[in-house]
Amino acid sequence: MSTICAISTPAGIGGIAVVRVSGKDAISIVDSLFEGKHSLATAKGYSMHYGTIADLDDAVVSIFRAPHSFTGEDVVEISCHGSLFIQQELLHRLTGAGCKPAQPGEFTKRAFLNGKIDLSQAEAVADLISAQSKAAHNIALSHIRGGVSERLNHLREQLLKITSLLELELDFADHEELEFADRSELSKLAHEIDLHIGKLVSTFKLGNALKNGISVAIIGPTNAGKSTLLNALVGEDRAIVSDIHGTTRDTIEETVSIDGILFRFIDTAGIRQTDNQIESIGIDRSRKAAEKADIILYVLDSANMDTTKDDILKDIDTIDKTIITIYNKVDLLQEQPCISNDNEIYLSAKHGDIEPLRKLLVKHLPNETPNEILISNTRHYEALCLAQSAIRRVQQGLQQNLSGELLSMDLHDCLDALGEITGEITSEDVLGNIFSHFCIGK
Ligand SMILES: Nc1nc2c(ncn2[C@@H]2O[C@H](COP(=O)(O)OP(=O)(O)OP(=O)(O)O)[C@@H](O)[C@H]2O)c(=O)[nH]1
Ligand SMILES: [Mg+2]
Repeated sequence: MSTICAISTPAGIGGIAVVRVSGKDAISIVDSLFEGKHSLATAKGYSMHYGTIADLDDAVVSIFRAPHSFTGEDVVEISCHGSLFIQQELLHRLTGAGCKPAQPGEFTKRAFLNGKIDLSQAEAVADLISAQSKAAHNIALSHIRGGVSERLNHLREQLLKITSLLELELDFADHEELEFADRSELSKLAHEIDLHIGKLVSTFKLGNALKNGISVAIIGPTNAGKSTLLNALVGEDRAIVSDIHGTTRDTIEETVSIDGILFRFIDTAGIRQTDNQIESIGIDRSRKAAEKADIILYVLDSANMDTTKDDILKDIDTIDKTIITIYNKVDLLQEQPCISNDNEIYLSAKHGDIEPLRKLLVKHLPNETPNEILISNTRHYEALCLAQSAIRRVQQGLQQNLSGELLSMDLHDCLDALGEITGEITSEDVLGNIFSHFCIGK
């Protein structure tokens, strides 16, 4: 395998840039460009060396010797000054000395191929880098530390044991009476595995929402104060506010972190009957945004309630959605209404008294049990669904007294689906697809 190099710090000017080199010639190639106190050829792993790169820069070189490195190969990280010229020139010299420029995610791909991490951990590295909130960071970190892998490996081990017993029966097909794999044992195990997989599958909605941000659509009649509410949540004048009905025409999305959780608020065009073509398109978008959202904030003008909730939400599929009704503009009411429950809240967006709403939004998220593994990756979710239907076929097959041969086929489908998540079963296409989404240098 070739020795690769890439800039691992973000593109641009910085105090320091790190150029990473990995492969069997990493140390000798860097040694040929670097003048330090001693040659790098004899440098120990986990050691750092100060020196110069001729006519270019001072640098600190960190040595990681195989297999004790991220990629499992010899790795050298060169920390130099972060000027664009230095970074490019250093890359140029490295490729001149025999390195190949790394492909996106190639360092992590090598870590996977060399057995340092499994596929779900490799994917979690990308998630960790792109995490925008504490919640997303926590999920990625638990996956990097092997949370998902551990669960899946345990399930696979149990399945493999029973599958091999079934296959032993097939080897002795002439002796029909032989049954190595106890069917009631298998049935119990299949049921347990079904439950385990089901539990993981059910965490996806929350895991995915926490990773990508919980989407919250702000819906309601015109002039209710939806844009004012968005601005209050974001803390800046993001959307145009006016007392003209139908001010907002298109959806406007902004992210806000509340208690370490990322929310994506979507302000929408007020819903009303209109002949205006552009406004109608906007209203269509409002409905679509509501249908895609995890939570709907249904905003009303509490001083002027001439539309009903049904009028506004009638064409929107709200099944399984959390709807919080917001009675806005309480400052205009003679009497302060007595307060709010988990699905209704009185507030004045204009006066920015939105703290109770922020608390309510967080309260509406399902509680995570500590140490629970959340599935946040669509690929994992789809593979788990496949594994679940395969294990259910096994259960049905057992009820129908199907032959060991047929049972073993479904068991293999289940094993394969689980193995795809951690990368035990994989294809070049899947790998290519996963790592092409990484940045270069990771
Ligand atoms: N008194 C009072 N006025 C408010 C409050 N919230 C919004 N308004 C006013 O209500 C009017 C409409 O506000 P917007 O935020 O533009 O309303 P909208 O729901 O986005 O309206 P459309 O975009 O037309 O659908 C503006 O004049 C706001 O200043 C509030 O809490 N109290
Ligand atoms: Mg508006």
